[in-house]
Amino acid sequence: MAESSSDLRRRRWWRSTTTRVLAGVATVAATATVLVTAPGADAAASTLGAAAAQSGRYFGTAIAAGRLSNSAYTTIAAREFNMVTPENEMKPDATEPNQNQFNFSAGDQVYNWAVSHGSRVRGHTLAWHGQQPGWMQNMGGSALRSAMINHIQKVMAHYQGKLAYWDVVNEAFNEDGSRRQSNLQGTGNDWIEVAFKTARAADPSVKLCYNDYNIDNWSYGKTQGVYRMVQDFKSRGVPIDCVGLQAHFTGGSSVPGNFQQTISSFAALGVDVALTEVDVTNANTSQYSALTQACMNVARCVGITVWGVRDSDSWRSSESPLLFDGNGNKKAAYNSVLNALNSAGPGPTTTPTTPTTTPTDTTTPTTTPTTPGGGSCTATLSAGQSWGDRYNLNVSVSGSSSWTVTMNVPSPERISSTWNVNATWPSSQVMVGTPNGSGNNFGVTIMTNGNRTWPSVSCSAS
Ligand code: 9MR
Repeated sequence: MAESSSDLRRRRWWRSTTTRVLAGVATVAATATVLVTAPGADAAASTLGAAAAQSGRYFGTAIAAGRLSNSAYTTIAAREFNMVTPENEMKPDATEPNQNQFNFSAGDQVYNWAVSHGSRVRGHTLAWHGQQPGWMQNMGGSALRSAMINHIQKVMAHYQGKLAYWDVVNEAFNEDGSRRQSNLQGTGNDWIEVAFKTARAADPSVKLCYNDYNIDNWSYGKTQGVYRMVQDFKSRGVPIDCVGLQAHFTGGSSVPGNFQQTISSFAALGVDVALTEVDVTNANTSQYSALTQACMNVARCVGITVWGVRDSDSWRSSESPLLFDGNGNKKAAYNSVLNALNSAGPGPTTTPTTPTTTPTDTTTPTTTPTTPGGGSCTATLSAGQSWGDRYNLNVSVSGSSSWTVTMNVPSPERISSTWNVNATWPSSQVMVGTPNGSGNNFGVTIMTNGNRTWPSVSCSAS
């Protein structure tokens, strides 16, 4: 398909920005004697997560603990996605089956799988009328208020410092924009802000989200009701960092024409916006393309999560609403999403900057000695885009086209995504990359977790 003029503008923006960033880094490099090479890695990425990472966004999926033993499932999930939402495993009925007795085994299973495959995690969800354990369903008034606070504190303490986002409150509004009548609502109209304030105190490192469905159409009552709540919270300093539009375009609903207006209107309140549970009836290609494009057009739209891997994994499998069919094949909608991600304009941080901290590790290319198979190779790092919590590195390999590059990331840093490389993960700190047919340049995104030391890198040829 021909590139549209807006696509071309975006790609030109990307290239010119990359050049500016590198010019800045070259200055740093000169004083620190770091070898910096031209980027070379702005080819289209070949997986959803890698394509999204190029504009500082993520592409995620819901993961079910019960499917992690299925290798067809995990192969696709590990390859394509760099954000994971536990589909059911961090909900109240799973984490607190008996009052004040917590069970994190399934949640931890999903969390551990995600981070060992270079993915970040969205926690889902702390306070919700659905999937409450039996003891909570029978509660109300001040006892429920205290139980909700205790639940948020204990669950967030377990995952303290580990998650990217938490859906603190889920689905608290009626279709007309009024509050849903639930036992939580019965504890007082301020229960949502109490939940957010409790959450901020429990883990200041994680972004706190309100998440709901049917808030996609800007002129819909429910959208306006949620918008007014977020506006009110921001004006009064109630802590809220993000709004999740579930974006279930199944069961008779479809992407509204004003979807981008909804995303940009929420973003203008000063919160991140994410599409958190996307599925589309029969994976309609133009709807998938439109919803992806709408997110890409708003800098503060930080990422997209589809609600499952293959059609057979979907909560609405009869509508075949996902990007992979039951046999794990990519569907047409997959390509339309990938293309939209690859041509995206600037992401969450609109002004890319040079790293605020000069890399403390003056990593130089490592040349391996001649190997028995003959040949040697060199892997050279150069800086890519940088954000407050993460940075991209480009890796350029020379000397051989049959290479194995090993990157060792010092803790607490973690590689959260890769592109143009086949990556395997001997441990959460080590990535071993081999060619994936995209050439000799690849890239990684590294979550700083407070540290910006570049990884050590070595190359061996075969
Ligand atoms: O996909 C989830 C399904 O496995 C559960 O049976 C269901 C029970 O409530 O929840 C599904 O996930 C929901 C999500 O947590 C919140 N938004 C709506 C999702 C689809 O029902």
